[in-house]
Amino acid sequence: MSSIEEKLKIAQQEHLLRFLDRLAPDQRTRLRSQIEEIDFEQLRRLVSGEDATVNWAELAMRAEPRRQLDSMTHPEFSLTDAIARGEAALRAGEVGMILVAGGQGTRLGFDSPKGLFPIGPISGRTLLQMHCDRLLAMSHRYAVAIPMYVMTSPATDTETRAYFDQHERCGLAEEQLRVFCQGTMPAVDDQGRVLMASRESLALSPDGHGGLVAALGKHGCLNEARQRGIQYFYYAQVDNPLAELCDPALIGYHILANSQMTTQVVKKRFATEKVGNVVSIDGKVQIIEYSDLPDAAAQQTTPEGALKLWAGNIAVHILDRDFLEKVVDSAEGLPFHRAHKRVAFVDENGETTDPKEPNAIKFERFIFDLLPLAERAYVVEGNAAQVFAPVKNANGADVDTPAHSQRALCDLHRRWLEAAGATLAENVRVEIHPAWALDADEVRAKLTSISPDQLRFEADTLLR
Ligand code: UD2
Repeated sequence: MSSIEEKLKIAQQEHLLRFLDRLAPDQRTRLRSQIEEIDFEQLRRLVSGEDATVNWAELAMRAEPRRQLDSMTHPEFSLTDAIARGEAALRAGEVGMILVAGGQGTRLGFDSPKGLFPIGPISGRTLLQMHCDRLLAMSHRYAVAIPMYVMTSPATDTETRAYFDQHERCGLAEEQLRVFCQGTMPAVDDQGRVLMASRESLALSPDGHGGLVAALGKHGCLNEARQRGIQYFYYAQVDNPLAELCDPALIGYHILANSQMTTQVVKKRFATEKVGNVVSIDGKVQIIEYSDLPDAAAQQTTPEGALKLWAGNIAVHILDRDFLEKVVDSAEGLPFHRAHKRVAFVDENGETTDPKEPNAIKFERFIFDLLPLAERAYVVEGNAAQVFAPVKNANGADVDTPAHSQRALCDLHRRWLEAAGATLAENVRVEIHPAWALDADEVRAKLTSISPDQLRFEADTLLR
């Protein structure tokens, strides 16, 4: 242990070996490897603030809002052209899907990884199953097996893999699914001392979805994608069952705009909504996370009284594979964001404390901090009612609960059916499985072959 002791002494983190005498050999080995993974010099700079290169409050006051556009209309390119270009890329097998599923879902109060949460309003399908069902239907439509790269974290990896094993990869072919695990960062107390989760392990937490870049490189996913002919990654979060995975229009806009990173936004519902704010700073597209945005900046309005920073990040992006390959080595340069959180820890007596108030600083990188690194970035507006209903909070909260999300999904499917001539009794919920229809046009096509008496829905129905 001598080299480790030396390292810890220099870093003033010797307390991490406090219980060493009482550990079994395998516990010592585990603790040793956790300590070896830590870049204590980087941690020192983060804690001291030397690495706090981004002054978000200052940036926020300089931030210019994005141009306000009508949903999905972009003066530069027509929607029809965008769809055609996106469909061509899908058919050619140039699109891969990245789903980030490393978060712990603490706010939801669900003990398993969020992807295992049963969200299907009638089917009870899990979030992961819903995303895989959509990907399978898209693969079928474009006659190509779209690969799915699922990023887990140490907190979600084992259970997510077991779930895929037990459910035959949710229908995906073996070579279509790749699960890989992101890295971690230690949580520190207010003095910058690394917290211990137990006598033999450190309090480590996922390094944020910005850890994706390094993890894709480390696990060989970028090389593998290149060999498959993937040019574009469609990126979404596991917690949004409305995310339109591999939407051809968004892919098409990205390609037509010759963009390296494209992001989809929706109009924020209220000033302090918990979404990132998509803005322009010095001519570059950038996202200021809600937690980094001072209230005064969030509340700014235009002379007409509308929100100035109106464009909300829904964490749906398109990333060029080339661009990711270029930044993979400089991913170390993505800034860290600090979050003050509650973290359970063992104290000097070896007793576990579960604090009621935030006691620790966690460090996370965000994928969207790649935007200002892109030479060309593009923003496309989506319709929130169609693309965004995240599951964040437990039922009972004001926003973003499973009940809100299910409601949004059923309302969307109701609109598709009604537009195609069906009638639904009040309060009846209909859930449409992507294998039955992927969008309003497919619903219309389906209903033309159905007899008029079947066009009336009197009870909750799953169409599949
Ligand atoms: C995220 C976005 C926010 C907005 C909102 C929309 C960030 C930092 N903020 O806020 O701008 O778009 O979502 O729903 O992205 N994850 C990982 N590894 C990690 C951390 C998170 O895979 O280390 C995944 C997690 O599983 C989830 C997603 O990233 O799918 C978002 O994480 P979150 O729920 O902590 O982010 P939130 O809601 O604060």
